[in-house]
Amino acid sequence: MERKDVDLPADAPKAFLRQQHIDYIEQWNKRKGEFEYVMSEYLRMSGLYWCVTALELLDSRDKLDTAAVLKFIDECFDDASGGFSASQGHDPHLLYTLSAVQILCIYDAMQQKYVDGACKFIAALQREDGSFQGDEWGEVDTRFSFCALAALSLLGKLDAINVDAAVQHVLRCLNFDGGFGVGTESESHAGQIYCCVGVLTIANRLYSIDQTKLGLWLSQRQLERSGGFNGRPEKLPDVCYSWWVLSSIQMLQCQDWIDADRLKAFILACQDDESGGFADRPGDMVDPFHTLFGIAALSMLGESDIDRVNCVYCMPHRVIQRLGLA
Ligand code: GRG
Ligand code: ZN
Repeated sequence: MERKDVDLPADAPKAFLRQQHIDYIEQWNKRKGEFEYVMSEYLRMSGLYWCVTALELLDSRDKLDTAAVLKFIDECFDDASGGFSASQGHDPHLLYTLSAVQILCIYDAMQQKYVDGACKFIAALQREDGSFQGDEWGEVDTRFSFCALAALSLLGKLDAINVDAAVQHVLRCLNFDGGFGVGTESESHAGQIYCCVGVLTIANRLYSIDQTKLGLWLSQRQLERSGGFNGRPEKLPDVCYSWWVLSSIQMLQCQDWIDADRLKAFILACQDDESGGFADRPGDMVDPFHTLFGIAALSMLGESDIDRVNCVYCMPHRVIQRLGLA
């Protein structure tokens, strides 16, 4: 049976449009009053992480006002809980605490109060069974396990939590097909797999799973016609899975099981040659999320105009090296 897929338009971009992407991200952050920008307030801290990281990978830090970014982060820091929120006046959450820690590491602007706060906030969200809830409201997700371990390892504070219990929870979310889902007994999904493989990599526990089986499931995400990856069987390709799938494949060290040239052609075809930026699929609307993951995936594929990205943290390799985590 033919799988769901798309065709690459004949006139789709075939070269990396570096300068257009720099301009797109610079412009995005100047759109303060506009509808799309205002509507993204609920995830602003992560949005900033996508923009900061993309610009760093393109050696263009000067396109963002670093001081303004650091001021925003400080305004989102909640002294009481120690966590960071998406935006001023919002509630702190693990997702935005990781994004804030990532930006602070990239800018080498960590402060003791942030380290102490994040440790306290994250430790308080670990549950009896080793899993993590995202905030005080109690939603549990393997994404939050990744946020906890990634943030604490960046801070050199993994001892603030029970790492072994965190690993045990992730291993309970392992499915018969070799993949991972949101929780126990949930369908395998490439985004959750990135999170779980990331947890196991940070905890040095990759040997606890069948890496061949998972590598095979991941390599089967590549589609025939477009060359792009989907996130699970019977779904359309999307440029962000170039990141979620390929970074997992890199952590498992089975890069040779996919067709890198065809994946690269798909990612390049998702660029908008007028506005700059990347869309999920050729011809769709671009956004900062798909722009970061398009650029980061191309970095893993060896694109010469992009700095090397770290496949666990989705941050510049040089930053991970400086922190002694490479
Ligand atoms: C530091 C890179 C980084 C991430 C932090 C938040 C997080 C940790 C990871 C998110 C992982 C994840 C679940 C990604 C998937 C995002 C996505 C495209 C969801 C849409 O899923 P579906 O199933 O869409 O609704 P399709 O149609 O693709 O199946
Ligand atoms: Zn996507």
